[in-house]
Amino acid sequence: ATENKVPASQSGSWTSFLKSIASYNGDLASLTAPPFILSSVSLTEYSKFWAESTSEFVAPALEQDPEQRFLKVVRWFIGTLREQYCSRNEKLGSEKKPLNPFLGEVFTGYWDSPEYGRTVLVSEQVSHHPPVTGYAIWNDANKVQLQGYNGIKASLSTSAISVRQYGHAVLTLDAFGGEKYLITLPALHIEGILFGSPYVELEGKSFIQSTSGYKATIEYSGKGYFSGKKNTFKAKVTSDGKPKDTLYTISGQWSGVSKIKDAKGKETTFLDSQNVVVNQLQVKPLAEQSELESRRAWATVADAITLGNYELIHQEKSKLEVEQRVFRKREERDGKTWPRRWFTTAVVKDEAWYEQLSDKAGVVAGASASSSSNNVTKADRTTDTNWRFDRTLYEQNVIKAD
Ligand code: CLR
Repeated sequence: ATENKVPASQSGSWTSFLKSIASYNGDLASLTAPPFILSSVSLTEYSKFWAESTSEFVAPALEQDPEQRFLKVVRWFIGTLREQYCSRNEKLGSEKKPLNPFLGEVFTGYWDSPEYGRTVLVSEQVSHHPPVTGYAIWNDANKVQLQGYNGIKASLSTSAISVRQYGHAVLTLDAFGGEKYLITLPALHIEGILFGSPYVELEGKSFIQSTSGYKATIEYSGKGYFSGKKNTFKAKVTSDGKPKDTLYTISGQWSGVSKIKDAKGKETTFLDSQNVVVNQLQVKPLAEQSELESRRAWATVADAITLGNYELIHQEKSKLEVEQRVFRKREERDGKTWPRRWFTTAVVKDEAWYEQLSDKAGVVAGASASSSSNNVTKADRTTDTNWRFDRTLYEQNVIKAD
């Protein structure tokens, strides 16, 4: 990791990028980075990482036993992390700075499987300041639905960028009376910045809490803490009735092999993330996309990034920004806000299931990651708003996955 990966021709702009990080104002998107670190993929696309393996995504819906079903949810979740957090590194050589979606940007596609049928993905930028992406993924044949939203809050330490995620995902299994799983998101930090080869390490804890009463407390660590390996985690599975009794302990690498141990101490393989099948998302050709669809909207910027042409990148990005400013001005004039396409907001206190699950999972700061979690009380949380997907809005809309 100590090998310098900054191309010689861009070392000057990398130095100024590092300096701009040092005088960082809280908005990662506002940092102007040199072309070699830019990705031509928008953050609205990142929602697909939740369900690239159709078999893992639908597996919980096919399991009759509630405890085994919960373990399959944990397995699917752990199995998504490698694509979520390592795929840029593995495919492009380092983490990259994604395109910062504009308000109303959408990304949609589907996965077809002969065995499990169609899985549809919709993703929408529901807020620009601060950036928040909403998404929903469903497989009707197996009655599985995932929906969620996320935003980030970044801060700086000496050699790394620390990122807290806020928002959550909710998995609903309709074959089991709408059984729900609330999934919180791990914090992370970005290492290797000095050498021009940033990569993500997960840290802290995240939770999966089900209405069936099972809970997983997942703790993450980089190299060294649990073992000498990178990307390690340790998950404890408990049930509501007896929170002190650990039913299972799962540990290992979330990007590689992990093991599961039951209460009697019997250990077996849990998952090898390297073997999780990644299905290719099908996305409409650019010509069939609306101007608000991510790949079409960013096409010229993406081309400029591929060319590594800094001037052109800037020029093409400016066009989008100017257009966005016109939209905002018009809305201000008309006293309107941009209509969200597929999502609405819900207040925590109006969603009994969310209030109950987030309480059990220990979520204190729902949407407002701005305040430090220590100072946020449950009462504060109940006034937070959550972004929720509305399927009827999708069915009525002109933009579709296929
Ligand atoms: C977005 C939501 C996904 C998981 C995920 C993975 C990587 C994260 C990304 C989220 C948010 C943006 C992110 C990225 C890693 C690097 C990037 C934090 C949380 C920042 C903005 C890039 C900073 C620039 C460096 C590369 C120098 O489900």
